[in-house]
Amino acid sequence: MLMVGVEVLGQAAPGPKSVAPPKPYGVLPSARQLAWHEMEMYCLIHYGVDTYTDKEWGYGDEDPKLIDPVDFDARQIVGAAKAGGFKGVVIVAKHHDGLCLWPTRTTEHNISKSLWKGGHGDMVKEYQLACQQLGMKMGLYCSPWDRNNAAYGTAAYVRAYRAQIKELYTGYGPLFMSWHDGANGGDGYYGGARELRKIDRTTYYGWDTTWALVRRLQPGAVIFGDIGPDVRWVGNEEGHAGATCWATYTPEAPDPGKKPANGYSKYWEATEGTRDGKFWLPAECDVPLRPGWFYHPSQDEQVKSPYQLLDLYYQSVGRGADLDLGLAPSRRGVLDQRDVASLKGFGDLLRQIFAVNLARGARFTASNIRGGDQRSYGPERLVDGDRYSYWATDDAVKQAELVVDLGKEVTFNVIRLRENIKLGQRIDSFAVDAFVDGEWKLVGAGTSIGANRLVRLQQNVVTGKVRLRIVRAAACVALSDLGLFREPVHVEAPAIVRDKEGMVKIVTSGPVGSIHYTLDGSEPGQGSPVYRGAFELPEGGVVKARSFDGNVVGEVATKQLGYPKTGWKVMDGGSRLAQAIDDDERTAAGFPQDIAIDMGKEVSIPAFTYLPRQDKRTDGIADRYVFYVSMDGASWQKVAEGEFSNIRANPVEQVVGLDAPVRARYFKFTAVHVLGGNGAVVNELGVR
Ligand code: FUL
Repeated sequence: MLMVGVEVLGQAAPGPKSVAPPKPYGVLPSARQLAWHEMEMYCLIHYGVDTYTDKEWGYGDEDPKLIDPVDFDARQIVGAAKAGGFKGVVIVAKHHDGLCLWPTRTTEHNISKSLWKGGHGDMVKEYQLACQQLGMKMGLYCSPWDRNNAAYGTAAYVRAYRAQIKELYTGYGPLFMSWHDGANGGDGYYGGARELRKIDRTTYYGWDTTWALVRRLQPGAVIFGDIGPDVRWVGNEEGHAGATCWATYTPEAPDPGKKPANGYSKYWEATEGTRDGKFWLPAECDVPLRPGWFYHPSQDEQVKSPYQLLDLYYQSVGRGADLDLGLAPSRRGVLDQRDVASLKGFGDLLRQIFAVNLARGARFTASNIRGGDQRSYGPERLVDGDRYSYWATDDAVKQAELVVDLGKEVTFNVIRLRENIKLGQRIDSFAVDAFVDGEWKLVGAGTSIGANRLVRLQQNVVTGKVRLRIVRAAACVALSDLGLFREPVHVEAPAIVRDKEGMVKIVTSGPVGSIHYTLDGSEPGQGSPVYRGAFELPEGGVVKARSFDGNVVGEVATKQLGYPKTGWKVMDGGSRLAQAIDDDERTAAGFPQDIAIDMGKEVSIPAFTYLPRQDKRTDGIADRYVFYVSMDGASWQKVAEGEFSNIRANPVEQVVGLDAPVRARYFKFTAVHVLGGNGAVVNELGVR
């Protein structure tokens, strides 16, 4: 009764029996980092001249009049993110091409020179209003690398950059995030100079001064950069953190003996972080919803599906990182319906899976409760939905067990754990057992918990009793959450592949009721043709397939295939180079600079495709290219040349569309410049 009285009076002190809380362990998150952890997911919105030029990086010489989003609707875009369960959006206000999407005083190269709203529009403002209306948070990305600005490389540009930050951060807040990419220097328009400008990225921008400005103008915003200072880049643009992932991190200069394969030597440990690192510097996993960050019509059939997003969710948010999903409004200035539908499907899945914590209402028996103080540190706190109330053990107790009596049999396949990270990242490893057939059986285990840890099980567990074991910890336990959830069983999307003989096959990992497919771009239903065996697709095209099993309808698989490569030959390379045209995305061919292909017959070529190596190495990846065609294999005509932008961080298939289809029997690919090493490496070349 006395305790109830204390609560009613709202007094903070719990009374004479109170036990001091555990001492924090290691470095701790700041208030702004805590708020960022709680968000878990937000989106990154890329729209600009690249949307119209079909590029990932603009050169800086684009005419602002390209920008004409007749249906621009910030509410549609931000609303779609919200329906996906995302808590905020980071707007790319200026990308590397330098065009500012707000009417800035710092450069003429801005939205007021576009056709949109007769030059009177302000896109960043419209996003800010949409966020306010929809209860979403907003962040900004203003690229430091500016390929338009004549002064880039001098101190005058750094001043202009800070002036841009000042305009944005005073005019469009409050911001939850200040996002700074790591792509820096290179060739560009630079006010007409059209030259290569190299800068020293460690000194040129004077980041300390800029960070101080950000702190002053937007004290609540976390600053994201390759190595912080508040949030680190996870080291890939694929959307996943390491299976073990520490929120603490000590960025280190590369050790020559440890040079990683991906070329980002400085960040090679970023996917895992550092146990007991010097800084609280959690990882952001950024990944676009489509293969590229900007909108490309050729990627309309490659929007990640709700279950693909769910996989990434487990591999990012489920590992204590945040997920930053790239959205690309189309030329009309809205998200394509395919993107909207996928986001909604993903949000629905999350809401369905995490609606009910099956451990709620259970009876808990802990091997140790701090000072015996059940009220302050008892395990019931694990299911109160509060990230900072927690079950704690005595200082000396770093291994502990907790039996969860569920009172009845429940079925679950996802386990969630969280630490009270206000007290640091304390736990190294854990295991979870279920009481089945009269004994404890191990069902899941993992390393590093921090802000969040999800363990997705391969099979449903049906049990009335669960046991959590804290196997190793650096300090006594301060666990704030234990959740048991049930993800609905689903039928996986089949895989669509083409074999060496040019036959298209639809394969599943196990038996399903039936597989239906379409070749006209429509969604396969039970009425669509049943797949009965491999078929030819002589002109290429879009194949969609889906499994059905009783009432369970699987996800749609989509594959865009080019011309079959049967009958193709590499000229003068022998069979050694055949791996560039074997329709196997995993095998690579290496050659000095050029590779010429004889397609065996004359075809019409609307676009070429280039798949860079997929083994996380960057040597031999082309970032500048030329494509030639020929009728006789002797005289060649150049039909395309350009840059594969952002291919280092995001090595996905590149599609080079031609202004108009050309007819040819032969084509040649030249790697004009490679990211590193001697010679070029290609996994696949194709025509579609
Ligand atoms: C990278 C940029 O170079 C890409 O174009 C994109 O904006 C990505 C999110 O960040 O650093």
